Amino acid sequence: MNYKKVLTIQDISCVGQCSLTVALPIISACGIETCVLPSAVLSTHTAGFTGFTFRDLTEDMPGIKDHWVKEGIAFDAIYTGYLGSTKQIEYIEDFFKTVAAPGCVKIVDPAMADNGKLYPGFDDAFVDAMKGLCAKADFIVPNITEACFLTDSDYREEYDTAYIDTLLSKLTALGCKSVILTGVSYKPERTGVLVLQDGQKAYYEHDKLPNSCHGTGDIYSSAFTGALVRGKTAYDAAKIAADYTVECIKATAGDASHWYGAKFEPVLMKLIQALEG
Ligand code: PXL
Repeated sequence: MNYKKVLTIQDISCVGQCSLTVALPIISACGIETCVLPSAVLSTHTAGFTGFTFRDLTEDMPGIKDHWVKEGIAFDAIYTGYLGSTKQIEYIEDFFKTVAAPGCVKIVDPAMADNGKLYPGFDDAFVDAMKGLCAKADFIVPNITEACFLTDSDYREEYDTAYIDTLLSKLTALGCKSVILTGVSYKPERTGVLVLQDGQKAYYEHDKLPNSCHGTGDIYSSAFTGALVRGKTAYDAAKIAADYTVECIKATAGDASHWYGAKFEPVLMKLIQALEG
C-alpha cells in the first residue's frame, strides 16, 4: 500500500494556532496520515502571551521511539518544528535513523527565531545543536532570521540578492542539502520564497500583505510538507505553501482580536484544490 505516513515532532501550544495544532490539520487535509510526537505542552505559544505554562516532554521521547521500533512502525517523512530542549535534537537524530522508512524525507523547520531575535528560552547551545540537525535534513525551511543564526550572519531588514546568496552558500557549507528560505523580500510590496535544490536556485515571488500573523511559519512548513509528500516537486510545494499562507493571512486581516495566529481553517479548501492541480 502506498498510503504515506508522516511523523511531525513539535510542541502543542494548546491555544495560539501554531505548531501541532496547525501541522496536524493541514497535513491531514493534504490527504496524508499524520502521526505526532509532542515535544512540549504549553498553555499558549510564547510570542505575545505572558505567564504560559511549559511542560517539557524530552524524557518521554526515547520510550516512545522504543515502542515504535518494537511495533515495526516507520515513517515516509519526518517533519520537525519547534522543539522543547537541546537534548531533543539528539533524540531526533536517532529517530531519523530508527523510525525512517526507506526513502524517508526529513524536513526540518528550525523554528527558533524571527524578526532578528531568538524566541524566549532558546540560546546559543540550542542554535549549535540545530545546525547539526539541519545538516542531516533533506529540506530545511528557515526564515531569514533563522538562516542568520544558523550561519552566524548579521541579520538585516533590507538586503539584496548577494546577501541572500551568501546565506544560501553558508547553509550549503553547513551541510544542508535543500533550502526553502521564506520571507525573501526585495521590493516593499512583494515577498517570496527562495528554493535551493541540487545547487539550483528558484525564486517564487508573491504579494506581501500589509498585515502579518504569528504562526505563519508553521502553516507554511506544514503545507510544504503535505504538498511534498503528496508528490509535488519542491518548487511546486514551496509555491502551493506560499499561496496558501497568503490566503490564511488574508482570512485573518482586520480582526485585531486574532493577533495570536492566522485563521487557516476557512481556507483549507484552497490548499486541497491547489494539490489537485
Ligand atoms: O510558531 C513557532 C512557535 C511554536 N511553538 C511555540 C512558540 C512559537 C513561536 O513563538 O512560542 C511554543
